Amino acid sequence: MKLTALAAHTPEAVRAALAARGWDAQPAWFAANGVQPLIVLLEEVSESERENLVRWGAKAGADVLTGDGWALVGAAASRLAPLARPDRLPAGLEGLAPELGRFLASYADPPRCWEFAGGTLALDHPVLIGVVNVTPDSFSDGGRYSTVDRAVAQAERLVADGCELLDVGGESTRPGAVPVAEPDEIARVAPVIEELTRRGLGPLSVDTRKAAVARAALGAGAAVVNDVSGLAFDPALAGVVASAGAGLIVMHMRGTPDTMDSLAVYRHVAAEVAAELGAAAARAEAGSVARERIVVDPGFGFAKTPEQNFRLLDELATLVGLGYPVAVGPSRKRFLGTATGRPVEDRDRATAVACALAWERGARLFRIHDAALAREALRVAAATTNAR
Ligand code: PMM
Repeated sequence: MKLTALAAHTPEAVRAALAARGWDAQPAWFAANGVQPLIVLLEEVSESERENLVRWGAKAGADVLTGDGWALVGAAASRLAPLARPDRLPAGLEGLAPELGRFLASYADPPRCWEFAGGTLALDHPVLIGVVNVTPDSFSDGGRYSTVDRAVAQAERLVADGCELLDVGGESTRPGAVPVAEPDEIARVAPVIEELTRRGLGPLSVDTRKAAVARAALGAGAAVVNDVSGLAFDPALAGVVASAGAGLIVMHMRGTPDTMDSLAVYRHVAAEVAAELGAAAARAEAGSVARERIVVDPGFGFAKTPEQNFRLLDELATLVGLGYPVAVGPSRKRFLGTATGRPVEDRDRATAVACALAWERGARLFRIHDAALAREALRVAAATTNAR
């Protein structure tokens, strides 16, 4: 007998092994997904549910690790599936079916596209979101460019380098940044969005936490709202997004840019960020934003230490399990400087590597300042995972 150890980090190795042995594409793909090992963490588990899980695990050949109120269940997807089916569910585990069913459905059939006002982006390849930061006129360039001209030049470069969405922001959300009043933020972003729209440099997103700014930006031609507060800052924002049929990026953070650093306290960062982000996305849906229009983002650098950012990057698949497309914004952030020792102006290589790793773990959209390096890294990453 001859043994070959197959890669288990995705279903790909099993699919390829079956295809090489004559299986048709469709059955090979379903079988590969079925034998894929999955691990789910269950919390708020009652004592009797815990006993039932252990009993089921022993019979089904699943690994069940438990403690007070929680259980970790590890098994092939095909073994977990009966737990999500009311007709096959073992007695006493009824509470598990809805959540597990939702997770398994999105695991088997992840979102293929993202819809927003007037358009759609396919997610079968890495989607680059280019950052267009609109800061007030400065005389540092001798006044040659107005704010709008500068933004247009930046936007043209980003689109030439492969960006499929441009994210226009008029308020810095870095720690300690001075808040910008609503009328000033509108005065910064609306003319830029109007001009980029006029030149066909879209689709466009507006990076704002405020409903009034979002309303003005959508009126000026934006198709997406990127809210770093995850709908926690302005309760009116979801309604504005919903009535415009806009796309929504819900990012995870805690507190405000002023307070977030002191809130970077987690017992289990991936599980807590996933739960808080899931709640934010649920708020969006409760506010009538359609599920197909929502993207979630772990918010690298927002209320996270460098170690927590790296843990989240490694465990990004936990967020993918929420069932929404995942965007990431590691671009030039401090945690990359911690790992490389590079200053902010020299972090585009580190950004490109972080993007490639994030793709491999399931992220599909990448918010970046300089697209050229990230695009190359992502092409290599995508060529690996899409190789047939
Ligand atoms: N980071 C910043 C601003 N907006 N939006 C999303 N969705 N994700 C991010 O990670 C994110 C964001 C801060 O970065 P910048 O000030 O360098 O643009």
